[in-house]
Amino acid sequence: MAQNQTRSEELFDRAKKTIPGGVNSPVRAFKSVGGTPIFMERARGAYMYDADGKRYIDYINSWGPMMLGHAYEPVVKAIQDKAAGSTSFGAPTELEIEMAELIVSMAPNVDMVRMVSSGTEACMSALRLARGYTGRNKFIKFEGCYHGHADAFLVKAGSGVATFNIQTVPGVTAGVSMDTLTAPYNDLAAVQQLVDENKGEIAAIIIEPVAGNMGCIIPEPGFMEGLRAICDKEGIVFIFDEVMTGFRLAAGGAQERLGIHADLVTYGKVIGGGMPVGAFGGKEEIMRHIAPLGNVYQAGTLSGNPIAMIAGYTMLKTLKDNPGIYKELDDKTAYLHKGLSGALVDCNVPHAINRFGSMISVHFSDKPVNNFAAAAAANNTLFNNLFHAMLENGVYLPPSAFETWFISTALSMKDIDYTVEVAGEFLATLR
Ligand code: KE4
Repeated sequence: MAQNQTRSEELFDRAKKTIPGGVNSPVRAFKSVGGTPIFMERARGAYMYDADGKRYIDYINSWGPMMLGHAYEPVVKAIQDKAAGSTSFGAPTELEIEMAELIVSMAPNVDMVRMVSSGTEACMSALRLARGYTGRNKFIKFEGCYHGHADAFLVKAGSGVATFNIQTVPGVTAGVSMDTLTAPYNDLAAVQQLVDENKGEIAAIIIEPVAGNMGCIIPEPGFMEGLRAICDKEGIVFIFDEVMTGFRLAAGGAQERLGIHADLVTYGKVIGGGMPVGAFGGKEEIMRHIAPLGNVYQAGTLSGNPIAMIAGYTMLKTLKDNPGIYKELDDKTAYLHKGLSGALVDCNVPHAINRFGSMISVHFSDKPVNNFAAAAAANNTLFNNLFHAMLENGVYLPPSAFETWFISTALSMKDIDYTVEVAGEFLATLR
């Protein structure tokens, strides 16, 4: 450890020797905000503690899963108890049936569900299923939406791809990306044009129903309804990527909050309670094409493993049995919104705060931020400066302007007041 290096700095130097970029997922590297990523040692409730023992109020919550705060006791205990009976069988278990029945009971329009181990797997499997079901190759995604790192989705993607401004991802072949069509979020005319230009060739439209990977971007009135109508008219499979919104916005996710039904839905994050879990589900008429029932092959050694299932089941059952959690999350997010908005107005800083349920993001823009181009045109350097001002004062925001802040029920009003106070102190320096 060099003179006056923090433990995180020392660990980052060491990590870079054996892990590409020192991290196992690029967004954690602080590459866009600059500085050294903070190495965490433990977390409980609303707080994470780094390798130097410093406490942070957490607005990442593992990028969504920790809705009830870190080390939520019932999930931890369920994992401990289950692990004693083996951590994986590679054979079917009753718990997988209970998990599937619970998801089907909570998610609208989902008759059947297949468990996988990540959101990426869920989205790539859903796309393959839509292609196999329709016999068509092309699909439409939206600029700035992120559906995991499967080749087909790494075209104008959000999250880390946007953060690092990677225009074309090496290794994604032209043969793959030629079937990926893209349109701006909230631009129905652009979608209609793609459909007209590719008549009968489009298998699916996949969307984050409330986008979270370019900051939080909210569908404008009529946009989702328009997409649903296009899919109905053209026989296109409408896929809601609810890896972020599922079971977070409501028990029934964005389908419930927006009142729009999807043909296939993908899940991740919350449904694993912090363990690696993803899932995709939908109408039986489509799902029955998945192997071994049908011929659309999809598989996974650790899909439905008992530890991930018991963690996810405990999490989802808690959410299902305590609907007040959603009001609490929404109220706390609204309180944060009000406080931040007040500080930004007091300091006369042009801004747009996008909030939907417990998803929120702050954009330093004097225009509405309703798609990726608008999010990219904001003063994201200023966001980076805000990020570090907050971090220095023990508030951990997502290290990118192209991410959503995640709220947990473990956040106290005092934590939120402190967050607003620290933001206000930074913004006052801009006067
Ligand atoms: P994973 O493969 O990372 O579990 O899920 C991919 C994915 C799919 N769909 C949506 C809407 C998502 O938000 C994600 C993953 N989200 C990012 C955060 N914006 C994961 C963080 C990371 O890449 O480390």
